[in-house]
Amino acid sequence: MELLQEIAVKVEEGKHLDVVSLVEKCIEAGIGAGDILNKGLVEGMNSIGIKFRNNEVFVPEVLVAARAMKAGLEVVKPVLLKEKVQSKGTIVIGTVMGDLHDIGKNIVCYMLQGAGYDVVDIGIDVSKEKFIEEARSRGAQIIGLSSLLTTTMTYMKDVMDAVRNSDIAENVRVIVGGAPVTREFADQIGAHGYAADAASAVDVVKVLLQA
Ligand code: B1M
Repeated sequence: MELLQEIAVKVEEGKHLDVVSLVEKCIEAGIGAGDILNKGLVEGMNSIGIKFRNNEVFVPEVLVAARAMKAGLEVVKPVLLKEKVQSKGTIVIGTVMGDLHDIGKNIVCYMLQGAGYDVVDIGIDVSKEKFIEEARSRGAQIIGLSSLLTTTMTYMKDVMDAVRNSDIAENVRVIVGGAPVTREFADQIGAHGYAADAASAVDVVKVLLQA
């Protein structure tokens, strides 16, 4: 089996030690960090996601798969970061209140860091007040909101409204993303940017910072 495929399988099986050694092998073999992420780690997580939706696996299996994916991410992260040259801007990013999903958000962080931005990851379950406070104190140009649940994506509107009514409104642009989030939803709540995946998030941030 090809190395990247093997990573996907081991993520799905939750074998974090195997994932770590396979990712190391890929790096040694000169396979690009983007491919390791997308064709290996993310692919495995996507497969378990489909099984989770179909009730073929349950939360414990998903958690061990998530742990395996995170272990792999930690190995690939320095490779992504190596390409960083000088900071192009500061982004404060977090998963919105009520939502504990952070795998996708972490990938977005790594990709942005790899693309040369300063990323302040403020974690999960983040309130609108904290987004604003952190963006203000860090002098961020961008706030990134992630949500994986239809029940928490509505909180993105609360954050948007709070940002619009705050003293940082003129200086900050907000980008939203996460599986249930669509461009239509982003437009509806008045977000400045929307990205369907981590690679597009980098493109969107680039455009917003040039505007
Ligand atoms: Co959760 N979960 N989960 N879960 N979970 C989903 C999201 C779900 C779709 C599964 C399903 O039913 N099919 C479903 C949501 C249904 C809905 O809202 N319509 C769901 C549910 C229901 C729940 C619980 C309620 C389950 C329960 O307890 N009964 C619970 C909620 C907990 C909470 O948050 N309050 C829950 C819990 C969990 C775990 C803790 C077990 C675990 C999270 C572990 C962790 O994150 N540390 C988990 C996981 C892993 C998933 C699935 C299986 C995988 C998510 C993932 O990591 N995907 C997920 C099913 C699925 O999505 N297929 C599911 C891989 C990741 C790389 O993709 O996060 O989409 P993603 O990120 C992408 C893009 O979306 C985008 O870029 C990323 C990389 O390309 N992106 C951005 C993300 N953020 C962005 C921000 C941006 C731009 C792009 O700009 C700022």
